[in-house]
Amino acid sequence: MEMEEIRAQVVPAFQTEGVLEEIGPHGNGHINETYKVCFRLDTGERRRYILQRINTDVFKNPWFLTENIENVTSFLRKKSARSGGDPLRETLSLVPLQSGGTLLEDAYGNYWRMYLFIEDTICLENVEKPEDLYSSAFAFGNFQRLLADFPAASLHEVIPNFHHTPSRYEDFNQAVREDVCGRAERVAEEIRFIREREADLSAISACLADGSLPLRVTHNDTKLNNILFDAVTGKGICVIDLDTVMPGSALYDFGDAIRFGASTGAEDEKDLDQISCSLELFEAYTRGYLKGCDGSLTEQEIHMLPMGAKLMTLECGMRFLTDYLQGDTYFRIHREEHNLDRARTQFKLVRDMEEKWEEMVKIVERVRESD
Ligand code: ADP
Ligand code: GN1
Ligand code: MG
Repeated sequence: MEMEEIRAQVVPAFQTEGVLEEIGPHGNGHINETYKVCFRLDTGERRRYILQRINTDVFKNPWFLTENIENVTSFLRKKSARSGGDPLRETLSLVPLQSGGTLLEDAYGNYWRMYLFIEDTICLENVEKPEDLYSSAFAFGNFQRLLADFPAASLHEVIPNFHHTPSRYEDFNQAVREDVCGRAERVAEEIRFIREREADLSAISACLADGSLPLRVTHNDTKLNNILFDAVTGKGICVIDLDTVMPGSALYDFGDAIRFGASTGAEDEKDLDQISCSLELFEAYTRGYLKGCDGSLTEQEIHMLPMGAKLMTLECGMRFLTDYLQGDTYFRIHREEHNLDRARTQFKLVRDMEEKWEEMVKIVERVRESD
C-alpha cells in the first residue's frame, strides 16, 4: 500500500491529536510493517504514534490477537498505576478508532493498529554493554512476574505450537521432504546438524506436558529490540511487541533472549567466526532475569535455563532453515540466502553452547546462590 493511501485512508481512522506532519517506515521487525506517524499540536508540541499493519499470513486471526493485547495491556496498566508507576510509559497503549475498538480493517482487507509512541526511549538492535542486557532481562522477568496472576486460559493461542519444538521439527522435516525450491541438497550439513539433536527437542514440551514445568503467561519473542529503554537512565521500561503473548514456559522467554542477546554477533552475520555465546552476557541476562522474576521461578525452571537457551536457539535456526527451504515466505528477507545466514548463526551458537555447557550450568548456580 502506498504511503499516500496510508496517510489518507488509514491514519484518519484513529483518534489522534493534532495535524498530521509526517509518516515513514520504522524499526527492523521481520513480521509486521511498522510506521512512525508524527502530528503537531496547536501548541507546537509533537505527538507521535506507531502504526502497524498486522501480518495476517502469520497472525491468522487479528481479532484474537487484538483481544489478547487489549486485555494484557489494560491489566499491566492497572498494576503500574497501583504501584505508583507511569502506566503510559511502562505499557503499550492502543489508540482507539473513531468508530470504536482498536483494530482497523481497511478497504483492501489489511488490518491496522496504532500505539502511542513512547517518547524519550531508545530501542537497541545490538547489545552495546552487559548492563543493557541485564536491564532488558530485568524488564522481561518483571513482565512475567506481573502477569503471574493474569488468567492465562483467557488468552487466545494466536500461533498454535509457537515454541513447541517437536512440532517445529515436524514442519522442518516436511519442508525437507517437499524441497519446493530444490535447496535441500545445498544445506545437507545443516539438516544433519538438526537431526543429530532430535533427542533434545522435547526437553521442554515433555516437562510442560507432565506438569514438572508450570505453564505461564509468556512473551515468546524476547529479542532485545522488543524492549524500550529510558533514554536518560538506560533502564528497560517497556516491553513491546506483544503479538505473541500466550501461555508458555518461562524457558521460552529466557532462551529466546539468550540466543539473540548473548550472541557476540548479529543474527544474520555471514562471518561465523564472529559468532559465539558470550558467557559474560549469559550471566548478565541470567542475573537480570532472576532479579526481575523475583523468586517466582521454580527450582526446575532455574535448573533448565541452559536447556532453554540451547533449545530456543536450535528451534529458531530450524525455523529460519525451514523458511529457506520453503522459499522465504515467512521471515522478511533483505538479501538472497538471508534466512540461511540466519540459520547458520543459530547453529554456530548451539555448538558453542554445547561446548560451554558446564560453565553455563555453573553460572546459573552461582547467580541463584548469590540472589
Ligand atoms: P515487529 O513485530 O515487526 O518486530 P515491533 O512491535 O517490535 O514490530 O515494532 C518495531 C519497532 O518499532 C520496535 O523495535 C521499536 O523500535 C519501535 N516501536 C514499537 N512500538 C513502539 C512504541 N510504542 N513507542 C516507540 N517505539 C516503538
Ligand atoms: C520474528 O517480528 P520479530 O522480528 O520481533 C519472529 C520471532 C523470531 C524472530 C527472529 C511472530 O520476530 O519468533 O524469533 O523473528 N516472530 C514471529 O528474529 O514469528
Ligand atoms: Mg519486534
